[in-house]
Formats: sequence, C-alpha cells, structure tokens
Amino acid sequence: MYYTYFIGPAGSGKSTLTYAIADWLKVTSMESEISDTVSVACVNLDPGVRWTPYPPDVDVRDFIDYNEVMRTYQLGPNGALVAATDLIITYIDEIKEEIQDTGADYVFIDTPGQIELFSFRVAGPKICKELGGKKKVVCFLFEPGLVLDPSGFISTLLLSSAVEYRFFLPHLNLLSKSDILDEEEMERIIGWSENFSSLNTAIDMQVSGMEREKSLRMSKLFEDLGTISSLIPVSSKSSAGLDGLYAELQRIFAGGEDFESET
Ligand SMILES: Nc1nc2c(ncn2[C@@H]2O[C@H](COP(=O)(O)OP(=O)(O)OP(=O)(O)O)[C@@H](O)[C@H]2O)c(=O)[nH]1
Ligand SMILES: [Mg+2]
Repeated sequence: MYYTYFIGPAGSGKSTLTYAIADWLKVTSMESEISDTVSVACVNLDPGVRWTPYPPDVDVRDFIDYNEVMRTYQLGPNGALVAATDLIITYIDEIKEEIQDTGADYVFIDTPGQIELFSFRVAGPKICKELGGKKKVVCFLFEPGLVLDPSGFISTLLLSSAVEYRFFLPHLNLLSKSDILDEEEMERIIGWSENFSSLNTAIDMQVSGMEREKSLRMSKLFEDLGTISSLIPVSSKSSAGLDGLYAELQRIFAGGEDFESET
C-alpha cells in the first residue's frame, strides 16, 4: 500500500485534491487497456471537518466526535481541535486496521485544516509512523494567493521545509488551484521554484531594505539545503496536472528511494 499525505495551509485544497487524484486514478486506470485496474482509498484524518468532497473509506470521525470532545473537556473550538487531533493516536490501531482492510494500492490521506495540528504537534509524525504503509509521500500544497510575490513564496517554502523536516519523508511541493493563475503568473512561480537566480532577481526588483537582505539570505539558505524542488502545478477543478502528480508519485513509489520499512 502506498500512502500519500496531503498537507498544507488551511483552505489550500487538500480535501478537494484527495478526491480529485483518487477519482482521476480510478478513471484513468479503468480506461487504460495496458495496466491492471488499481484500487484507491481516501482517508479523512480531520476530526473537525463537517463535509468532505469524497466519501471517506476510512474516517477519523467514526472514532472521534469533535463536539463531544468540546463538551467533555470543556474546550473552545480551537482547543477541541487540538485535543481531537491528539486523540487520533489512541485509535491508531483501529484506523490502521480499517485502512489495511480496504486492500487499496494507493491510499490518499487528507489531513486537518490547521497545519500546526498535524505537522507541528507530536501527534502528526507519530500517526504517520504508526499507520505504516509500504512507502509514503508528503505532498505539500502551495496556495496560489500566498505565493504570488517573492516574500509570500519564501514564507510558504519555509513552512513546507519545516513540514519536510518534521516528517523526513519523500516530499513533493504542489502548486494547487493552478486554474486560477494566468500563464504568466504560473510560469513566474514555477520559475522561482526551479531557479534561485530568478527568485533573487524578483527579490531585487520588488523588495528593499532589511526585507530584501533577509529574503536573499533565505533564498541562499534554501539553495544550500537543497530543499527546493520544482513545484508541480495541479488543479482539482480542471484535473490539469494530475497526470504529472501521479508520475511523480510513481517515481517515488516504484523507483525512488526506500525511506520507510514495510508495515
Ligand atoms: N479554483 C479552484 N478551487 C479549488 C481547487 N481546489 C480546491 N478549491 C477550492 O478551495 C476551497 C478550499 O478547498 P478544500 O479542499 O476544502 O481545502 P482544504 O485545504 O481541505 O481546507 P481545510 O481542510 O479547511 O484547511 C474550496 O472552496 C474548494 O472548492 C482547485 O483546484 N481550483
Ligand atoms: Mg480539508
């Protein structure tokens, strides 16, 4: 079983992409005459979500009732979300069993809206480790509205690098909702992700003073770390780029490095 985790800022398109890639893969594999039909499963790990665009094959809400958590521990909405996400670990064996019972080849995992709940508390990496999976990938979503200017791009890259550092798994950076960008904007953002000198040129042109100095230093830091990789544009709305995303997943699952042991 190959596990793909979708992680990103609130509203960046995680849930919609979970549905879109699962549906695309189902349809593509059915239409393809050369490959065997692959089976897919969608997992919802967001205890606070009211509605998901996909029918979850495994749903954390079957184990954790967010409103009940709020009442029992007398918490506000945010505190209850923190507690509810931390509680996932209590049910990890049951959730893992349900995932394994699906027998799916590809498991797409939708994570909680607030990125810090899953990525920066103890629970997220622990959940990810305990759920196992033959191979795993983290897909980090860059929201177009946040990365149109160099400083927004660098801040999102910092967030993505922090997530990569937390999970230490193969990591893909996606440019979500690519349908809302025009061609020039898309080329510009992807250009920054592919070539630091174009990012530095944009910093030089658009930023001044201390902000410019810091931005250039951060850009150099990413270059030294080698963390940046070309952004993969995807649209859940038009399905553009889903084939490219699948190709990258396959590269990692079928041919890439074996980062995790079989579970
Ligand atoms: N135009 C466009 N809109 C999108 C796309 N993907 C998602 N959206 C919209 O973006 C909004 C947020 O999408 P979600 O999939 O709920 O995002 P999320 O990251 O799961 O959100 P939270 O779980 O609340 O953090 C919704 O209104 C979606 O319809 C896309 O590819 N194109
Ligand atoms: Mg969501």
